[in-house]
Amino acid sequence: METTLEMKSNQLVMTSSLQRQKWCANQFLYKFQNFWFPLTYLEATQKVLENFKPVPKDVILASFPKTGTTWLKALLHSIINRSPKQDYNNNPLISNHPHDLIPSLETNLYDYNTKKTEFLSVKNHKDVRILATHIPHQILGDVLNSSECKVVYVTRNPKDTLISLWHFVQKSKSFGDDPWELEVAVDQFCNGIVLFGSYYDHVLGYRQECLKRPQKVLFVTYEEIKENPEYYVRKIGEFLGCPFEGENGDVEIEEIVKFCSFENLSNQEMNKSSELSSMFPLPYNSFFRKGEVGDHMNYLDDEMIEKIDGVTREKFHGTGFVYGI
Ligand code: PAP
Repeated sequence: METTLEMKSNQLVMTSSLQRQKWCANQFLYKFQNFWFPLTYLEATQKVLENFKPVPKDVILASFPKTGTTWLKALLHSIINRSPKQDYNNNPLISNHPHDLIPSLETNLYDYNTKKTEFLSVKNHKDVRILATHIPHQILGDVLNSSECKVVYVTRNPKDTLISLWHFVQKSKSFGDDPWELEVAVDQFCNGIVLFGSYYDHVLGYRQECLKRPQKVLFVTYEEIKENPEYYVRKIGEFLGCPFEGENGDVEIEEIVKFCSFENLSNQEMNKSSELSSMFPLPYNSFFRKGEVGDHMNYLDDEMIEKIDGVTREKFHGTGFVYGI
Protein backbone atom coordinates (compact mmCIF):
# COMPACT_ATOMS: atom_id res chain seq x y z
CA MET A 1 0.00 0.00 0.00
CA GLU A 2 1.34 3.45 -0.90
CA THR A 3 1.89 5.44 2.27
CA THR A 4 2.32 9.14 2.59
CA LEU A 5 2.98 11.28 5.61
CA GLU A 6 2.47 14.98 5.78
CA MET A 7 2.83 17.76 8.31
CA LYS A 8 -0.24 19.75 9.25
CA SER A 9 0.03 22.46 11.90
CA ASN A 10 3.11 20.77 13.22
CA GLN A 11 1.32 17.48 13.63
CA LEU A 12 2.26 14.49 11.61
CA VAL A 13 -0.77 13.16 9.80
CA MET A 14 -0.77 9.73 8.29
CA THR A 15 -2.82 9.85 5.18
CA SER A 16 -3.07 6.12 4.88
CA SER A 17 -2.32 3.35 7.26
CA LEU A 18 1.29 2.22 7.46
CA GLN A 19 2.23 -1.41 7.46
CA ARG A 20 2.75 -2.32 11.10
CA GLN A 21 4.57 -5.22 12.80
CA LYS A 22 4.96 -6.20 16.40
CA TRP A 23 8.56 -6.67 17.41
CA CYS A 24 10.09 -6.85 20.90
CA ALA A 25 7.83 -6.94 23.95
CA ASN A 26 4.71 -4.97 23.14
CA GLN A 27 6.34 -2.55 20.71
CA PHE A 28 5.21 -1.92 17.17
CA LEU A 29 7.27 -0.87 14.21
CA TYR A 30 5.95 0.96 11.13
CA LYS A 31 7.27 0.54 7.62
CA PHE A 32 8.36 3.73 5.90
CA GLN A 33 10.28 3.62 2.62
CA ASN A 34 11.19 0.00 3.25
CA PHE A 35 12.61 0.53 6.75
CA TRP A 36 10.98 -0.19 10.12
CA PHE A 37 10.54 2.60 12.68
CA PRO A 38 8.98 3.04 16.09
CA LEU A 39 6.28 5.65 15.58
CA THR A 40 8.03 8.37 17.58
CA TYR A 41 11.22 8.01 15.53
CA LEU A 42 9.22 7.96 12.35
CA GLU A 43 7.54 11.22 13.27
CA ALA A 44 10.91 12.71 14.18
CA THR A 45 12.45 11.42 10.96
CA GLN A 46 9.78 13.19 9.00
CA LYS A 47 10.62 16.40 10.84
CA VAL A 48 14.32 15.88 10.12
CA LEU A 49 13.57 15.45 6.43
CA GLU A 50 11.53 18.62 6.34
CA ASN A 51 13.65 20.85 8.53
CA PHE A 52 17.25 19.75 8.88
CA LYS A 53 19.70 21.67 6.71
CA PRO A 54 23.26 20.46 7.14
CA VAL A 55 26.03 23.00 6.65
CA PRO A 56 29.42 22.16 5.10
CA LYS A 57 31.23 22.15 8.46
CA ASP A 58 28.83 19.59 9.96
CA VAL A 59 30.06 16.13 10.84
CA ILE A 60 27.33 13.51 10.83
CA LEU A 61 27.86 10.24 12.62
CA ALA A 62 25.53 7.68 11.05
CA SER A 63 24.99 4.16 12.33
CA PHE A 64 22.55 1.34 12.81
CA PRO A 65 21.74 1.02 16.55
CA LYS A 66 24.26 -0.86 18.71
CA THR A 67 27.09 -0.81 16.20
CA GLY A 68 29.41 1.61 18.03
CA THR A 69 27.55 4.93 18.13
CA THR A 70 28.52 5.81 21.71
CA TRP A 71 32.19 4.99 21.08
CA LEU A 72 32.31 6.99 17.85
CA LYS A 73 30.58 9.93 19.51
CA ALA A 74 33.39 10.00 22.05
CA LEU A 75 36.08 9.54 19.40
CA LEU A 76 34.71 12.22 17.07
CA HIS A 77 34.29 14.67 19.92
CA SER A 78 37.86 14.03 21.06
CA ILE A 79 39.37 14.18 17.58
CA ILE A 80 37.57 17.36 16.55
CA ASN A 81 37.87 19.30 19.81
CA ARG A 82 41.42 18.36 20.73
CA SER A 83 43.85 21.07 21.70
CA PRO A 84 47.66 21.03 21.93
CA LYS A 85 47.67 20.96 25.73
CA GLN A 86 44.66 18.78 26.30
CA ASP A 87 43.69 18.39 29.95
CA TYR A 88 41.89 15.07 30.11
CA ASN A 89 40.82 15.68 33.71
CA ASN A 90 38.61 18.46 32.43
CA ASN A 91 37.41 16.73 29.31
CA PRO A 92 33.65 17.26 28.82
CA LEU A 93 33.37 13.50 28.33
CA ILE A 94 34.06 13.07 32.03
CA SER A 95 31.04 15.01 33.19
CA ASN A 96 28.82 14.25 30.19
CA HIS A 97 27.63 11.00 28.69
CA PRO A 98 28.62 10.89 24.98
CA HIS A 99 24.93 10.87 24.07
CA ASP A 100 24.35 14.07 26.02
CA LEU A 101 27.28 15.77 24.35
CA ILE A 102 26.45 14.81 20.79
CA PRO A 103 22.75 14.83 20.02
CA SER A 104 21.02 12.57 17.56
CA LEU A 105 18.81 14.13 14.92
CA GLU A 106 15.77 11.94 15.31
CA THR A 107 16.01 11.00 18.96
CA ASN A 108 16.93 14.36 20.47
CA LEU A 109 16.78 17.26 18.09
CA TYR A 110 13.60 16.74 16.16
CA ASP A 111 11.51 14.70 18.55
CA TYR A 112 8.61 16.21 20.44
CA ASN A 113 10.62 16.69 23.62
CA THR A 114 13.40 18.58 21.93
CA LYS A 115 15.65 20.12 24.53
CA LYS A 116 18.72 20.87 22.49
CA THR A 117 17.51 23.17 19.77
CA GLU A 118 20.40 25.54 20.47
CA PHE A 119 22.57 22.92 18.83
CA LEU A 120 20.96 23.65 15.53
CA SER A 121 21.48 27.36 15.64
CA VAL A 122 24.08 27.54 12.89
CA LYS A 123 24.29 31.31 13.15
CA ASN A 124 25.78 31.16 16.60
CA HIS A 125 27.73 28.02 16.02
CA LYS A 126 31.31 28.84 15.16
CA ASP A 127 32.47 25.34 15.97
CA VAL A 128 31.90 22.16 14.07
CA ARG A 129 28.52 20.59 14.88
CA ILE A 130 28.75 16.87 15.46
CA LEU A 131 25.33 15.30 15.01
CA ALA A 132 24.33 11.67 14.99
CA THR A 133 21.61 9.72 13.24
CA HIS A 134 20.26 6.22 12.78
CA ILE A 135 18.22 7.25 9.73
CA PRO A 136 19.12 5.09 6.71
CA HIS A 137 20.93 6.68 3.78
CA GLN A 138 18.13 5.59 1.46
CA ILE A 139 15.91 8.06 3.36
CA LEU A 140 18.34 10.76 4.51
CA GLY A 141 20.61 10.78 1.43
CA ASP A 142 19.13 13.84 -0.30
CA VAL A 143 19.39 15.88 2.90
CA LEU A 144 22.99 14.80 3.51
CA ASN A 145 23.94 15.48 -0.09
CA SER A 146 22.45 18.95 0.02
CA SER A 147 25.66 20.14 1.67
CA GLU A 148 29.36 19.35 1.76
CA CYS A 149 29.04 17.98 5.29
CA LYS A 150 31.06 14.87 6.10
CA VAL A 151 29.54 11.58 7.17
CA VAL A 152 31.24 8.94 9.30
CA TYR A 153 29.37 5.64 9.23
CA VAL A 154 30.20 2.89 11.70
CA THR A 155 28.97 -0.66 11.45
CA ARG A 156 29.46 -3.86 13.39
CA ASN A 157 29.12 -7.53 12.56
CA PRO A 158 25.46 -8.55 12.48
CA LYS A 159 25.60 -11.19 15.24
CA ASP A 160 27.24 -8.92 17.83
CA THR A 161 24.90 -6.10 16.79
CA LEU A 162 21.88 -8.30 17.40
CA ILE A 163 23.16 -9.54 20.77
CA SER A 164 23.93 -6.00 21.87
CA LEU A 165 20.44 -4.91 20.82
CA TRP A 166 18.87 -7.88 22.53
CA HIS A 167 20.58 -7.04 25.83
CA PHE A 168 19.70 -3.39 25.46
CA VAL A 169 16.01 -4.20 24.98
CA GLN A 170 16.01 -6.52 28.02
CA LYS A 171 17.53 -3.79 30.15
CA SER A 172 15.29 -0.98 29.05
CA LYS A 173 11.90 -0.73 30.67
CA SER A 174 10.81 1.62 27.91
CA PHE A 175 10.47 -1.39 25.60
CA GLY A 176 8.01 -3.00 28.04
CA ASP A 177 8.27 -5.90 30.44
CA ASP A 178 7.55 -8.82 28.12
CA PRO A 179 10.64 -10.86 27.37
CA TRP A 180 12.06 -10.68 23.84
CA GLU A 181 12.90 -14.32 23.21
CA LEU A 182 16.27 -14.67 21.51
CA GLU A 183 14.87 -17.03 18.90
CA VAL A 184 12.25 -14.46 17.99
CA ALA A 185 14.86 -11.72 17.97
CA VAL A 186 17.02 -13.71 15.52
CA ASP A 187 14.06 -14.22 13.18
CA GLN A 188 13.08 -10.59 13.32
CA PHE A 189 16.65 -9.42 12.76
CA CYS A 190 16.98 -11.72 9.74
CA ASN A 191 13.69 -10.41 8.35
CA GLY A 192 14.75 -6.80 8.91
CA ILE A 193 12.03 -6.16 11.48
CA VAL A 194 14.02 -4.28 14.11
CA LEU A 195 14.18 -0.57 14.75
CA PHE A 196 15.74 1.22 11.75
CA GLY A 197 15.97 -2.20 10.04
CA SER A 198 16.79 -3.90 7.98
CA TYR A 199 20.31 -3.79 9.40
CA TYR A 200 21.63 -5.15 6.09
CA ASP A 201 19.98 -2.52 3.91
CA HIS A 202 21.07 0.17 6.37
CA VAL A 203 24.72 -0.86 6.12
CA LEU A 204 24.59 -1.30 2.34
CA GLY A 205 23.03 2.13 1.83
CA TYR A 206 25.90 3.97 3.52
CA ARG A 207 28.51 1.62 2.08
CA GLN A 208 27.32 2.31 -1.43
CA GLU A 209 27.46 6.03 -0.78
CA CYS A 210 31.01 5.67 0.54
CA LEU A 211 32.01 3.84 -2.64
CA LYS A 212 30.42 6.61 -4.70
CA ARG A 213 31.67 9.57 -2.67
CA PRO A 214 34.65 8.52 -0.55
CA GLN A 215 35.56 12.13 0.22
CA LYS A 216 32.15 12.59 1.79
CA VAL A 217 31.43 9.29 3.55
CA LEU A 218 33.91 7.34 5.63
CA PHE A 219 32.80 3.77 6.32
CA VAL A 220 34.42 2.03 9.30
CA THR A 221 33.70 -1.11 11.28
CA TYR A 222 33.66 -1.68 15.03
CA GLU A 223 35.98 -4.67 14.64
CA GLU A 224 38.65 -2.85 12.66
CA ILE A 225 38.70 0.05 15.10
CA LYS A 226 39.05 -2.42 17.98
CA GLU A 227 41.91 -4.12 16.17
CA ASN A 228 43.84 -0.96 15.37
CA PRO A 229 42.32 2.10 17.04
CA GLU A 230 45.38 4.32 16.43
CA TYR A 231 45.18 3.79 12.68
CA TYR A 232 41.48 4.66 12.59
CA VAL A 233 41.77 7.72 14.82
CA ARG A 234 44.44 9.00 12.41
CA LYS A 235 42.30 8.12 9.42
CA ILE A 236 39.21 9.87 10.84
CA GLY A 237 41.31 12.96 11.59
CA GLU A 238 42.55 13.06 8.00
CA PHE A 239 39.08 12.45 6.58
CA LEU A 240 37.65 15.32 8.62
CA GLY A 241 40.41 17.69 7.61
CA CYS A 242 42.02 17.84 11.07
CA PRO A 243 45.03 15.54 10.58
CA PHE A 244 47.39 14.49 13.33
CA GLU A 245 50.87 15.69 12.53
CA GLY A 246 54.35 14.90 13.73
CA GLU A 247 55.36 13.36 17.02
CA ASN A 248 52.82 15.38 18.90
CA GLY A 249 50.16 13.91 16.64
CA ASP A 250 51.21 10.40 17.65
CA VAL A 251 50.92 11.34 21.32
CA GLU A 252 47.49 12.90 20.78
CA ILE A 253 46.27 9.76 19.02
CA GLU A 254 47.47 7.55 21.84
CA GLU A 255 45.73 9.75 24.42
CA ILE A 256 42.45 9.77 22.50
CA VAL A 257 42.47 6.00 22.04
CA LYS A 258 43.10 5.47 25.74
CA PHE A 259 40.58 8.04 26.87
CA CYS A 260 37.80 6.71 24.60
CA SER A 261 38.48 3.05 25.37
CA PHE A 262 35.63 1.01 26.78
CA GLU A 263 37.66 0.49 29.98
CA ASN A 264 38.04 4.20 30.59
CA LEU A 265 34.65 5.51 29.47
CA SER A 266 32.61 2.75 31.08
CA ASN A 267 34.27 3.61 34.40
CA GLN A 268 33.30 7.28 34.41
CA GLU A 269 30.69 8.00 37.09
CA MET A 270 28.22 9.44 34.60
CA ASN A 271 28.46 6.42 32.32
CA LYS A 272 28.11 3.99 35.24
CA SER A 273 24.99 5.73 36.45
CA SER A 274 21.62 4.00 36.31
CA GLU A 275 19.94 7.40 36.18
CA LEU A 276 17.80 8.03 33.16
CA SER A 277 19.61 9.90 30.43
CA SER A 278 18.41 13.44 29.84
CA MET A 279 18.16 12.58 26.16
CA PHE A 280 16.43 9.19 26.23
CA PRO A 281 14.28 7.42 28.83
CA LEU A 282 17.14 4.95 29.26
CA PRO A 283 19.74 4.53 31.98
CA TYR A 284 23.14 6.02 31.16
CA ASN A 285 24.86 2.72 31.86
CA SER A 286 22.80 0.83 29.27
CA PHE A 287 25.13 2.13 26.54
CA PHE A 288 28.14 0.40 28.10
CA ARG A 289 27.84 -3.35 28.52
CA LYS A 290 30.81 -5.45 27.44
CA GLY A 291 32.33 -3.73 24.43
CA GLU A 292 33.85 -6.86 22.91
CA VAL A 293 34.06 -8.49 19.53
CA GLY A 294 32.48 -11.95 19.27
CA ASP A 295 30.18 -11.87 22.30
CA HIS A 296 27.43 -13.46 20.19
CA MET A 297 29.21 -16.79 20.63
CA ASN A 298 28.08 -16.78 24.26
CA TYR A 299 24.41 -16.55 23.28
CA LEU A 300 23.65 -17.87 19.80
CA ASP A 301 23.41 -21.59 19.10
CA ASP A 302 24.63 -23.16 15.84
CA GLU A 303 21.22 -22.98 14.23
CA MET A 304 20.82 -19.28 15.02
CA ILE A 305 24.32 -18.56 13.74
CA GLU A 306 23.62 -20.43 10.50
CA LYS A 307 20.39 -18.53 10.04
CA ILE A 308 22.07 -15.13 10.41
CA ASP A 309 25.12 -16.17 8.38
CA GLY A 310 22.81 -17.29 5.56
CA VAL A 311 21.28 -13.81 5.34
CA THR A 312 24.72 -12.21 5.65
CA ARG A 313 26.01 -14.30 2.73
CA GLU A 314 23.06 -13.36 0.60
CA LYS A 315 22.82 -9.67 1.50
CA PHE A 316 26.49 -8.75 2.03
CA HIS A 317 28.67 -11.31 0.28
CA GLY A 318 26.21 -11.53 -2.59
CA THR A 319 26.79 -7.84 -3.30
CA GLY A 320 30.56 -8.05 -2.97
CA PHE A 321 30.81 -6.91 0.63
CA VAL A 322 32.65 -9.74 2.36
CA TYR A 323 31.93 -8.96 5.98
CA GLY A 324 30.05 -10.23 9.00
CA ILE A 325 30.76 -13.97 9.22
P1 PAP B 1 23.30 3.13 20.42
O1 PAP B 1 23.18 2.97 18.92
O2 PAP B 1 22.03 2.79 21.14
O3 PAP B 1 23.85 4.44 20.82
P2 PAP B 1 25.83 1.87 20.46
O4 PAP B 1 26.67 2.81 21.20
O5 PAP B 1 25.93 1.87 18.97
O6 PAP B 1 24.33 2.01 20.90
O7 PAP B 1 26.17 0.37 20.89
C1 PAP B 1 26.41 0.01 22.21
C2 PAP B 1 27.52 -1.01 22.14
O8 PAP B 1 28.78 -0.35 22.04
C3 PAP B 1 27.57 -1.86 23.40
O9 PAP B 1 28.07 -3.12 22.96
P3 PAP B 1 27.85 -4.48 23.79
O10 PAP B 1 26.39 -4.56 24.10
O11 PAP B 1 28.29 -5.57 22.85
O12 PAP B 1 28.71 -4.38 24.97
C4 PAP B 1 28.58 -1.08 24.23
O13 PAP B 1 29.16 -1.84 25.25
C5 PAP B 1 29.60 -0.74 23.14
N1 PAP B 1 30.46 0.39 23.52
C6 PAP B 1 30.11 1.55 24.16
N2 PAP B 1 31.20 2.31 24.32
C7 PAP B 1 32.25 1.65 23.80
C8 PAP B 1 33.65 1.92 23.71
N3 PAP B 1 34.17 3.03 24.20
N4 PAP B 1 34.43 0.99 23.11
C9 PAP B 1 33.92 -0.14 22.61
N5 PAP B 1 32.62 -0.46 22.69
C10 PAP B 1 31.77 0.42 23.26
